[in-house]
Amino acid sequence: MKDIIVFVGPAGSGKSTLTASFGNWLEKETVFTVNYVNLDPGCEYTPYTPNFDVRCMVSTREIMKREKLGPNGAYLRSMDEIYRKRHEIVSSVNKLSGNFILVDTPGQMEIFIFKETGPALIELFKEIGRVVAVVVFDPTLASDASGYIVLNLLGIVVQLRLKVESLFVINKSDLLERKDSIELDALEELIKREPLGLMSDLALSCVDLVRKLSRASRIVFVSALRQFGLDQLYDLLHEVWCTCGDLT
Ligand SMILES: Nc1nc2c(ncn2[C@@H]2O[C@H](COP(=O)(O)OP(=O)(O)OP(=O)(O)O)[C@@H](O)[C@H]2O)c(=O)[nH]1
Ligand SMILES: [Mg+2]
Repeated sequence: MKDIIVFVGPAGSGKSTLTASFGNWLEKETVFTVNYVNLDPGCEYTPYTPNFDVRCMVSTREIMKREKLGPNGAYLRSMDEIYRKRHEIVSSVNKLSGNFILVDTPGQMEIFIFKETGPALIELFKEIGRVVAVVVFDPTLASDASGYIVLNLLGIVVQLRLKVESLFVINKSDLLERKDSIELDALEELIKREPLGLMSDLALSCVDLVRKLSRASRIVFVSALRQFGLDQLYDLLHEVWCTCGDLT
């Protein structure tokens, strides 16, 4: 059974860098083998050597030229093509023999998550392995209490949309002074101190919602660039597999 880890998240949050550095970490620190999959049809460069690269089937750059589209239109069109070719893509991924398959996804999270392509690919991945999504956030949202709530809610939306076990990481935490999760009780106090006005009640209700969805409130702080927190990411992945009753 393959372990498929899908890195999703907002543009520029560090999905590709984290795919590369977590893969490196796994290769160095564990006995497991790692394969890399690039599902971003529009990227110019990957910081890892892909064992499967979707650009061999769908290229945003070629679609721009062929259909005389701008970058956003061509990206959307690429997602449609990936959707059409999804069985072929997943069948190629299934031929990879690594214990871990690390999957890097398109820069623009919304076209992967909110179109049919992302959820459909995840459903097919579930047929060939154990799938976990790692939702990668930029540290900007972690800089204040209400941003931290937004981050949690966004992660929950991704989890619900992809219908897959998910865990959240704040990447680029080398840029943050504080590198640990804010406890939910502390969060409530911090929110009360923020000048949120009428939005304060909304923010506090959202804390309750996040509290109910306890796994979603666990966040790992990593730096893909400086390579720290990767051991904690690995531990949390194990916890997810354990609680699914799936750990071998
Ligand atoms: N300081 C810092 N910069 C980082 C870190 N991880 C990635 N970056 C930088 O953030 C920028 C974007 O990184 P990528 O890995 O390309 O991010 P991405 O989410 O794959 O980007 P798109 O696919 O274009 O959306 C690059 O300049 C990286 O060097 C990190 O841990 N710390
Ligand atoms: Mg990328």
